[in-house]
Parts: sequence; structure tokens; C-alpha cells
Amino acid sequence: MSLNWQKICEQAITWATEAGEVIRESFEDQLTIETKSNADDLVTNMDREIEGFLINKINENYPDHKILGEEGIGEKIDSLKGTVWLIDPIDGTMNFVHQQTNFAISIGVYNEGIGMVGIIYNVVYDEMFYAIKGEGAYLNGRELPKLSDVMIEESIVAVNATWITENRRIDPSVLAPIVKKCRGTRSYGSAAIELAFVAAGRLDAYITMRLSPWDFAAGKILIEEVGGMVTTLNGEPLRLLEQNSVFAAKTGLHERIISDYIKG
Ligand code: 2AM
Ligand code: CA
Repeated sequence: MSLNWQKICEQAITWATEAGEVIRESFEDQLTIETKSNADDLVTNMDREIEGFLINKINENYPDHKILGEEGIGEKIDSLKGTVWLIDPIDGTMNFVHQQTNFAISIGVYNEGIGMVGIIYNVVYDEMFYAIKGEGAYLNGRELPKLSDVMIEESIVAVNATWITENRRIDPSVLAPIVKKCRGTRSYGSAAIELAFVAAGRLDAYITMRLSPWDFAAGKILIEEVGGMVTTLNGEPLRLLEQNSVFAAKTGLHERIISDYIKG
């Protein structure tokens, strides 16, 4: 039986909206904050509650689909066969904890490895970004225009200062010239929001050295629907079951940054 992607998109929007309501109502409550791999890698009771909420909805409606979620409540998956939901209940947990803004719910649905539905809900701004493969990308019901090219001198590039100072993943001298050449840089602290903003044309490019599949699964679908590119920093296809560097941009800008700054 073929799946109804329109219905899946509508359901995912409904669940993300409900989850967002729960998160906004939780702002008054005391959070339980724990650290994971290191002192800056945070998880709260809300991350777990929202992941559980989404997994229950998916399981109730699509018991044969697989789910990969950041907090690992779903099963471990090692292949993209069938239909796989990649979910991040709160992308930008540090923002959620410290600022109560600039975090998102990210849901990507892949079928046999192909991105079919992408949802990013910017919870505090009540901005629902969504796309169905081949049907365009939308923000709160309005279709997002196709992206047009821009010269680097007139571009806004999202990049975290981590990657321009000494770090374990990239020589800072690779990205520093891009920072110098572009019109301005921004960093929102939520990969999903940064990817949604590239799709919406608010950012021209986004570069980061380490994201997990649930951080970029939905954003990749949104950006590709408006004609943008999402690859590793070297321009290779993203591996959906591994951590990757991620480089998202308008198509011409993407090609020129790779040829002039990354491989140049
Ligand atoms: P998170 O809040 O869901 O963990 C912050 O710069 C962005 O990078 C956020 O989207 C954050 O997602 C993600 N991020 C932070 N630490 C990460 C890690 N160790 N691996 C992968 N992604 C990470
Ligand atoms: Ca998260």
C-alpha cells in the first residue's frame, strides 16, 4: 500500500503543534537538567517527554515505521529500509534551558532513504515550516519562493564561532576567509532553525562541522524543495545514519564556496 504523504505531513504538523503547546506551558515549571556526553551536552525532562509523545503518536498510527530519535527512546536502527522517522524533540536544548527561545521540533520522514516529509516548528515564534517532496516548502501555509543565487559579498552565513577558533574538527583558517568575505554572520544555536531559515531565504548559507541525523533530516528536505543544496562541507551527500559536517546554501553560492574556499 502506498503511503499518503499529505496525510503524514498534516499529522506531523498536528503533533508538533501539540508538542509545542506542552513545551510553552512548561516554561513556568521547574526543569530537570542533566548532561550527556559532556558538560555542554544537555538533556531535560521535556526533551524526553516530547520525544516519548511523538514516538507514541507515530507508533499508534504507523506501527511498521521505524523511528530514530535523539534521546534514544525509539529502537536502534541500522538501515534506511522502509519508512524511517528522524525526530529531534528539542533542537537547541541549550537555548531552551538558558533562553526559552530559538529551539525547534524537527521531524523528517524518509522512505527507502528518500526524504518525503520535513517539519521544523520554531516553537516560541509559532512558525511551522513544512515540505512534502515535490510539493514545495511552506511557512505557516504560505509557499516559500524558490531560492535565487547571491554573491558571497552580499550573503549572510550562519556559522558558530567554535569553528573559527581552535577546535578538533577543522582548521580555523579554512572558514575564517568566508566569515571575512560575506556580508555578515549569524548563529542561532539550533541547527533545525538555521536550516529552516536557509529554506526561507533569511540566511544564504549555514556551515557546521558536526550534526546528527535528527538535526538535519527535516531541514534537508525543506531546503531541497526550494532548490537549495545540503551536503557535507566537502560537497558529498549526507549520510543519514551518521554524524556529518553540514553545508547548506543557495545553489550557486554553495558551488562557489566549495570551489573557492574549501577545495580552492
Ligand atoms: P541539540 O540541541 O538538539 O543537541 C547547536 O550548535 C546545534 O548543534 C544544535 O542544533 C544542537 O542540537 C547541535 N548539537 C550540539 N551538540 C551536538 C553534538 N554533540 N552532536 C551533534 N549535534 C550537536
Ligand atoms: Ca535535541
